[in-house]
Amino acid sequence: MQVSLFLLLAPAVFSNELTGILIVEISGLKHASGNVYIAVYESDSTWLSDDTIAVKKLAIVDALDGDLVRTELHLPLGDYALTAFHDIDNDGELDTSFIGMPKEPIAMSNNAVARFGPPKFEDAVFTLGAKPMIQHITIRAL
Ligand SMILES: [Ca+2]
Repeated sequence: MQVSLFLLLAPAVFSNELTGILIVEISGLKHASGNVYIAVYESDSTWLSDDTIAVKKLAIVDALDGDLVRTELHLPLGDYALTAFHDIDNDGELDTSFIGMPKEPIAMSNNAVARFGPPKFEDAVFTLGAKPMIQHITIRAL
């Protein structure tokens, strides 16, 4: 009895506790070339810093599905916020102006927008649970 109960419960416990699936769909790209970089943050204190929990570089041609660029990230269940930018000039960095404004198209989870400064973590945060979650974001130049 104990053995069969364990076998029934164990796979569900393991599969639910480890990782969730985050699907990121990005629209609004003006060119089907270059790369998109996605950076995932897990707290307000690390938001928009170099302290990311995951970073993904996507070649747009490879990830293009219709008008969308699509990718999947596997992360521990929890609360996250993410940013994406289109690296048009292919230098691996988000180009900014001398006052720190992005010069390449960007997007945030929940399509959070800037209001008197960069979007806030609390506006971009979402909860990744056991069910796959889709973040559909529109990338745009500021
Ligand atoms: Ca760049």
